[in-house]
Amino acid sequence: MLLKKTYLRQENSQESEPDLLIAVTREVSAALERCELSYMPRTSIDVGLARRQHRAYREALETLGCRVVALPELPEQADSVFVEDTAVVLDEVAVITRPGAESRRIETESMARALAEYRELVTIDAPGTLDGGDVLRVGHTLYVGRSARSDREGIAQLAAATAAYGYKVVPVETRGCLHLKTAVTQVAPGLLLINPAWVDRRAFEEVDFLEVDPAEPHAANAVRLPGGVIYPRSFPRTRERLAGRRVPVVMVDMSETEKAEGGVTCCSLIFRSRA
Ligand code: CIR
Repeated sequence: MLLKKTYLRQENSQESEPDLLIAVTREVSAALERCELSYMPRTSIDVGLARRQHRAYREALETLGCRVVALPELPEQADSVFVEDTAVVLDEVAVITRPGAESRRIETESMARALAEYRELVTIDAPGTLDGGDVLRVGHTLYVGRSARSDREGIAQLAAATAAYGYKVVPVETRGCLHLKTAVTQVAPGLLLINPAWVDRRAFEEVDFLEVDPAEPHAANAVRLPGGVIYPRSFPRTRERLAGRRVPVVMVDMSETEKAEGGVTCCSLIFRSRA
């Protein structure tokens, strides 16, 4: 599959100028082995390999047209490579979250400083909790996982912060997985990749579904960009299913961050800017 290294025009854009996509990432922490784990056993993590894989991931983002912002390592913050959980960045506003894991709340301070350059900021405040990994945007609908990390109050605050911009927030029950986007992500216009064991497809309106291979329960997490998806090498059977639906794929090896219960979406915050 040939993928041009170019800044691609967004779907439905009415503007004459092409949109530039920014992907904010953060270097893998030296403390990654001390990460939070909810559903996976702790196994040894090779931080050097994780950093090499993360570099290849950043290159994949560039290949698919993003300008990558690589924030410096936070050596004490084990999970800080998983930037997705710290914010929900929309065209109009960035919502700085209050992560459900207490150990991760401090990560939002430096992310707020980084995002202030691009967006007006609003915050999820105590006692609400919200992880960006629970927020799946499909057009102007924000599906939000009701998980161990995102509670009713956090979801209500997200709805209040985004209603004025025309977003509808739809809470979705999850079971057996960390975040909503562990169970479902968008891989093409109107097409969701889903593990139906972890989320009920009836929660989603007017979309088509592609199910993960049952032998690959973690395979529903993909990063969607205009030219295709960034997808983990760990899930070859589901990758075949994507090929069957003609979804262009750039493969990445994320074995080390996978051991920390992170998927590919977790490692970036992607949003539009102007060239
Ligand atoms: C955590 O438990 O918070 C991290 N070890 C993994 C976070 C993964 N983030 C994501 O799915 N958005």
